[in-house]
Amino acid sequence: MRVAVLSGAGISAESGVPTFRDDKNGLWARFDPYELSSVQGWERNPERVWGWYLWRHYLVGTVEPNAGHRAIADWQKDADVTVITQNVDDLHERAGSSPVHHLHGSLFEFRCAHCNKPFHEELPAMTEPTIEVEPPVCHCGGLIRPDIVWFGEALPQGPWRHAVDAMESADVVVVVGTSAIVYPAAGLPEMALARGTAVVEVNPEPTPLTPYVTLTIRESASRALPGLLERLPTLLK
Ligand code: BV8
Ligand code: ZN
Repeated sequence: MRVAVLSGAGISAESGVPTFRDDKNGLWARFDPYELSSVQGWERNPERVWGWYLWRHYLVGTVEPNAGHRAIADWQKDADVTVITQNVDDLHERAGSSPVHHLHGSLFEFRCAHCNKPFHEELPAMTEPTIEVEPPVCHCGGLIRPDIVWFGEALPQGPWRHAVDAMESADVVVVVGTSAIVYPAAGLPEMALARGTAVVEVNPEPTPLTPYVTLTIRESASRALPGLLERLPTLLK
């Protein structure tokens, strides 16, 4: 069976990574995440945006994948699984999934905002959240930014191509932990549904996708995903 997984911030929530919308406890909670993860936000205050990403980069390093990430990695033993994620953390990889296609980039990749040269130098450790931090400067004088897709920016071609191919070739698509409102990623399950492919949504809350999916499992990822692969043939009968 060919399975395509599309994951969002909800799958990492139980690992302790705040989801994109409800990161209410951080120093940056008073700022609009859409503002922080946009080109305008970066140009307006690169230090604040850099501080936020550096903190998230550090935070992900201190948490572990959960049973949801591990279940998806286990599925690879019995099925052809393609993992497409909107997340910028590396928890799928650390749980053993490979390859993982990051539609919105990664907290572990950096590049120059001016000449796009990848940046591989050591980052300053950040054990305490610091609201504003000077980003490193590239040899060309440009500021170093996270290699993450901000609102208003195009998605990377490679991961997008893999995602579309996966939607076109999967026997079943499992959409887990996403509010399904950010495009073009949110359009992927719609492509699969349009082809008559079964789409299973795993989310404790309903989303705009819910009315259209083949099956909705109103549960958290760490509870719903273990054992789901074996149950799919019966559930989708
Ligand atoms: C683009 C990186 C064009 C940053 C992110 C109006 C209409 C339609 C579209 C638009 C519009 N206005 C603007 C747009 C386009 C815009 C967009 O879609 N906006 C939305 C808000 C309407 N999209 C873009 O700008 C994209 N680019 O369109 O470019 C273009 C084309 C060519 C050339 C130039 C330009 C770029 C979008 C990517 C933005 N970057 N991430 C970062 O992370 O710092 S997106 C960001 O939000 C997240 O990374 C994530 O990917 C995305 C959605 O968040 P989710 O992952 O869904 O997380 P969320 O918190 O929302 O929800 C969590 C879910 O989990 C909830 O449903 C919850 O119930 C559930 N959950 C909670 N706990 C659990 C759980 N589920 C399971 N288990 C649990 N335990
Ligand atoms: Zn540069």
